[in-house]
Amino acid sequence: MSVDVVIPAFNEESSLPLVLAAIPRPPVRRVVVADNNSTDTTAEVARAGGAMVVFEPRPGYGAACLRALSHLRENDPPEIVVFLDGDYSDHPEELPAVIAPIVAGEADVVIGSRTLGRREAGALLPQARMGNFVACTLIRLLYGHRYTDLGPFRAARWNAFERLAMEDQDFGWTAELQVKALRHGMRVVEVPVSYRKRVGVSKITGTLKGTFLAGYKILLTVFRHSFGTVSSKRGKSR
Ligand SMILES: Nc1nc2c(ncn2[C@@H]2O[C@H](COP(=O)(O)OP(=O)(O)O)[C@@H](O)[C@H]2O)c(=O)[nH]1
Ligand SMILES: [Mg+2]
Repeated sequence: MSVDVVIPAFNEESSLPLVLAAIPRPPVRRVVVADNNSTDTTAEVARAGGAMVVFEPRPGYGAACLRALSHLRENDPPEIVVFLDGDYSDHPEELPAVIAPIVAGEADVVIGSRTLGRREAGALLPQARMGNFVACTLIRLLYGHRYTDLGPFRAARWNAFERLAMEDQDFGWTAELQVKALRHGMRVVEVPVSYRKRVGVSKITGTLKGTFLAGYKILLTVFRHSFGTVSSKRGKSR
């Protein structure tokens, strides 16, 4: 199956070369780095590492992912899309294990769980662990499904993923993906993934503003999608 990787990146020039070098090709066909007005050499190092670069002027993790996805949609979309962070916290060499349930025809969406996997001490900041716990508990109460993580390393079958009609532009993206997959009755599987301390500076949970905005947006997103009926039409998938 064809596999493409999406990496949202904002000022990750020091970590991206390591991430790109660790991505196993095959099975990966193309890597798309979505750059949000980075002020460093993110775009150059991404190209030098064999990635395609797309630019997204709207700031935000979600906006970057959406831009990369629309690029893939218009250019021979893959059968499997994988998301990875650009900070070298994830272990890209674990990608075959992350896509395995999809390749085996047993899953539509796979979430790499850092809670189930091996975590370097201090890699997942306390506020991130707390946020994950609260969000996963709320999802369990509202949706009846037990997730152990809102992880950045994940994979989806392209055709299933397209039905989710993703729209969040920033911090709610991961939560939106995970709860919409449940609302659509998709087969969701978690696999353990390793997690290490990032290279470079955190943009989200390492900052006070990022932590509060992300926490607020994630909870709002989990609530919002728990109401109404499911439709795969854009804007009506609540
Ligand atoms: N394109 C884009 N990427 C972002 C933005 N904010 C964070 N990222 C990327 O999203 C990933 C996760 O961000 P990170 O700073 O590691 O957050 P943390 O893991 O919560 O500390 C990294 O690859 C960042 O470069 C953004 O506004 N735009
Ligand atoms: Mg990170």
